[in-house]
Amino acid sequence: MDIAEKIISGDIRSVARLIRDIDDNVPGSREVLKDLYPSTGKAYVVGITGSPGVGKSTLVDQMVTHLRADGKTVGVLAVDPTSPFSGGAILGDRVRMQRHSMDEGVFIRSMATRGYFGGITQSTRSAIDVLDAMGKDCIIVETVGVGQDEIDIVQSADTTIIVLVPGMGDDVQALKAGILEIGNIFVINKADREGADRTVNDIRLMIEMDEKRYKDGWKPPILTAQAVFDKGIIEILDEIDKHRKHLESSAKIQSMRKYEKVRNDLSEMIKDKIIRDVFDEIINSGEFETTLQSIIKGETDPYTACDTIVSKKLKKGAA
Ligand SMILES: Nc1nc2c(ncn2[C@@H]2O[C@H](COP(=O)(O)OP(=O)(O)OP(=O)(O)O)[C@@H](O)[C@H]2O)c(=O)[nH]1
Ligand SMILES: [Mg+2]
Repeated sequence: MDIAEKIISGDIRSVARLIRDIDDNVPGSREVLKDLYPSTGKAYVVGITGSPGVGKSTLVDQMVTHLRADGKTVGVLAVDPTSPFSGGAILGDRVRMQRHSMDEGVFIRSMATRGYFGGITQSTRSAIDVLDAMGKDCIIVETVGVGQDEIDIVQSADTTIIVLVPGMGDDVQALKAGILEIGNIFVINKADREGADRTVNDIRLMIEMDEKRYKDGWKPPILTAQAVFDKGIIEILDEIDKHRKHLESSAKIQSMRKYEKVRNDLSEMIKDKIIRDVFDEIINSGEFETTLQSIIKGETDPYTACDTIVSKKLKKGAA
């Protein structure tokens, strides 16, 4: 069996190795992804995002337990591209979800690529494809909702959950623009703390203020949960199911989503590849160095130099 076949048959070692290779940008991983692509598109992908420490991993851990009890297989990807503390956070996620580590029906990994722009988005999407191809029914992607990358990642999920905690209502407006738009379900976790009801109302007001945002006919529910006490989890899973049925109820929504997904995936991939291949070549070329010197000596300006280098490169690439 080749690697792709092993992955499709569910071989955990091959899956783990490929995801690591994707994270490390190992060139050969791309070839395997090509072979896996026809086997993707079956899993249901749930994105979970929110500020650090709101309880995302605890929620995911409880969701996994309930999904397993329902007989579903689950893949979990914890994405942590920005934090300099990622070692710690990822370790925390692992520990938090430790109890599933002996369960063959659950596969949990962290993604930590940094460096190139677009890198983490791309590698997470590829890792989703791998878990999809290996046959997981549901894939949950946890990201810390701080940057555009994380928003891009959860946006490619079928259902996106935004996790908040009591008292955060006021902060939501200050959160990254777009966070309200991408949420299909809002969860106010740590509802054992004071002020959960107020936060629910704050969020509801914000959503109702801008209903045109939800033009596909889905009005995001706002739920409360106490992840550590396993409260509110079944309700979240029920809403995910409802959202899924909503998406599947209309052929128009389905084809629109498919188009958007393929469009996003392909444009991200092209962007990624251009940066990786073309940019690297330019930066490492002798001409780049001589141009730097010319600018320093005042013989040319960076604007002209940039236009010259790029158009020359693109012409050569097209030839
Ligand atoms: N009081 C209370 N604490 C909770 C609840 N859910 C989670 N916590 C605690 O909140 C802390 C952070 O939980 P995590 O699940 O690691 O949060 P996270 O959002 O995944 O954190 P990062 O991945 O670091 O962004 C832990 O100490 C949890 O035990 C809850 O419902 N109530
Ligand atoms: Mg976490």
